[in-house]
Amino acid sequence: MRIVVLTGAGVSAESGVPTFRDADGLWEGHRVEDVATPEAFEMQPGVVQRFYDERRAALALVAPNPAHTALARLGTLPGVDLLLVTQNIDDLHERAGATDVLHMHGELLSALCASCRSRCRWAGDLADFPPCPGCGMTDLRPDVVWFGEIPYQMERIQSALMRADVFVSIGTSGAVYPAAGFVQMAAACGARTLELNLVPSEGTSFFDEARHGPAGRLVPDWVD
Ligand code: BJW
Repeated sequence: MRIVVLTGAGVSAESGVPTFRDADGLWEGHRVEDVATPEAFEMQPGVVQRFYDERRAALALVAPNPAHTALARLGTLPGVDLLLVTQNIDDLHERAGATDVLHMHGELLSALCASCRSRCRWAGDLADFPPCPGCGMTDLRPDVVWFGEIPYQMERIQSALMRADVFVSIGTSGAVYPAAGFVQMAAACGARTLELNLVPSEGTSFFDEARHGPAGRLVPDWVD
């Protein structure tokens, strides 16, 4: 069975990673749509770098929760061909044991060279302006996909959605495209669709079935 799972910030919420659009969300009172942009980085690079430095430091203090563990287990079940797509930039799926995680919005522990677009492992404090290992320019930035930028590996995702038997969306508000449109694409190509989220998402009516509650309970219940 071909399964595509899409995860969002809600899957990491019970690990202690704040979501974006809940009351206690990220960006300290700023709308993420106003600050997660290349323009914001251009205007205030220090503020944005510091924000990601803080999230990187916080990541070291959290651990995967039962939702991450259940998804890692799903990938090992006989007869399951899983593509795990996450909008999250944390590494909690990998730390739970998942392999081949597709981070469509980038990774906190990776750096992107704005000059040559090569990606490398984040090397500590970028305030020291280390050069890009690929081209030697000192143009490294967080390897995250901001508004107006194209998410990673869209062709691979689209082709998996078109062949999927099942599409499951977990812990995402459905507020951000193209991820918010995956359910309609998968459904149009014949997949059965399921939402697992704390509350109904913006796209909840597009799913064949929706279960609402904490991912740490819903995901193991669905997988096992
Ligand atoms: C729980 C829970 C628990 C809590 N258990 N659940 C007008 C119309 C349509 C589209 C556009 C438009 N204007 C512009 C656009 C496009 C734009 C967009 O979508 N804008 C919207 C604001 C409308 N999108 C883009 O620009 C994207 N690029 C693009 O479209 O390129 C064009 C293109 C695409 C494809 C092919 C070719 C060309 C890029 C989007 C980049 C998003 N980047 C961010 C920041 C990343 C770096 C970082 O982390 O800092 O990604 S924004 C932020 O939102 C982050 C997230 O990945 C993303 C989604 O958020 P998510 O994960 O859904 O979190 P929340 O907080 O919103 O929701 C959490 C949910 O969990 C809630 O529902 C809770 O209830 C739930 N929850 N606890 C289960 N315990």
